[in-house]
Amino acid sequence: MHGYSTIDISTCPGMINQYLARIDDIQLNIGITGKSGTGKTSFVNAFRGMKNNDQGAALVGVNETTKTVNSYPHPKYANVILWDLPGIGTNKWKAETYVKDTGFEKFDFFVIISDTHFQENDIKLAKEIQKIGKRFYFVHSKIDQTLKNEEENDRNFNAERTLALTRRRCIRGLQEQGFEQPQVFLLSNFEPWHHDFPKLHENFTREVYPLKEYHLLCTMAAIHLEVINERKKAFKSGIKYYGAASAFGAAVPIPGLSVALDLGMIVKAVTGYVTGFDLDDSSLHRLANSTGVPYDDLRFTIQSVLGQGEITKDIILKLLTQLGSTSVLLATEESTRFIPVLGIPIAAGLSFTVTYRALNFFLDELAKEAQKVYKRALGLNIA
Ligand SMILES: Nc1nc2c(ncn2[C@@H]2O[C@H](COP(=O)(O)OP(=O)(O)O)[C@@H](O)[C@H]2O)c(=O)[nH]1
Ligand SMILES: [Mg+2]
Repeated sequence: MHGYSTIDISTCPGMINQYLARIDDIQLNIGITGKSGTGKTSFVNAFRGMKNNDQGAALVGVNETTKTVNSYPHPKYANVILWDLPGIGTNKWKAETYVKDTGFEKFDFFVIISDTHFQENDIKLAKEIQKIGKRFYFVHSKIDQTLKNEEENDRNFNAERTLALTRRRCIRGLQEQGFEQPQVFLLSNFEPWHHDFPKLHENFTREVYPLKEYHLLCTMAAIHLEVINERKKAFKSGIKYYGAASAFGAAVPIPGLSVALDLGMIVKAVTGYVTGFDLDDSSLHRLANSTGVPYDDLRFTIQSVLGQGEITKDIILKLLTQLGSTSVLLATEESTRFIPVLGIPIAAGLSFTVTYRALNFFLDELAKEAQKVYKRALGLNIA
């Protein structure tokens, strides 16, 4: 995430729009995999609306002895790339090292093709894909062939029944291997308008294409969370000066705390945090406008009283009094190293410590709120 740390936090809502406008630039990689000869290349052609013998179509029936992997753009979404992966289980592409050799991590989604029920290697692949947290479809290709064979063998042949049986057999086999609700598509690469091919296109558009948006949002969130962290670090390094000023400045006694603090200065520091993290009203309105998430939703995401409006001495006083009964303000280990040792009365040292601890606490709290608000704004349900 380096390189983003100098981004001004206030430009982020604008950045979201810029990124959204560039959504088509995000590449999504779909791995087409399965045993050799099952119809992977034909599937890529059919998916792209081409026949195997069309000009520009990928060559089928080619022996997969080389390590070249060909890629083809999706017909409608140019940045969705279909990767025609080599057949698993051949001499060059051993099952044990297939995942590593083909660089599985770089794919966002997989289609596992078999021309019969799914077998040991298909299951292995699916489990590897699950392991890296990606999703996949199972495709039973050559269903035209399955139907034809059955017709030749069975006097009481019924296409619907054969299809239903084949589907049930595939699904049951996968369930026995621990896949709870496997998505199985029965299709013929020679009839892309028939059987489950149209449904596959439809599901693909609905489920796979939005992955691009998800990628984008995660990237955006990561950038912004990094910005929040940078901002927090900068604020943190300033806290000791506030602590020192409080020790020598216009401190007033705080009831219940037996310590004198400069409340006005704490108010000023915390107000700076609120605006610095874009938690003030006008920033929230801007964020609401640029993301379409209602302002109230963003506002209600904030739980801390510090993010509810103007910071006043009263609010700070109330919080300090509440915190006074916890260990937050009086535990000293971290802050004592900043206290100059000589010639400082204990009371001054104490007000330094309390101010230091209080500001750190407020800063942490507001940084957390800022992260929550931003994730809410992007519709991300991530912790
Ligand atoms: N009947 C039928 N044959 C197919 C189908 N898909 C592929 N084939 C044939 O199966 C053979 C292997 O196909 P190919 O696409 O090269 O498989 P790959 O090795 O997995 O890439 C070729 O002869 C294709 O014409 C299909 O859906 N139905
Ligand atoms: Mg092939």
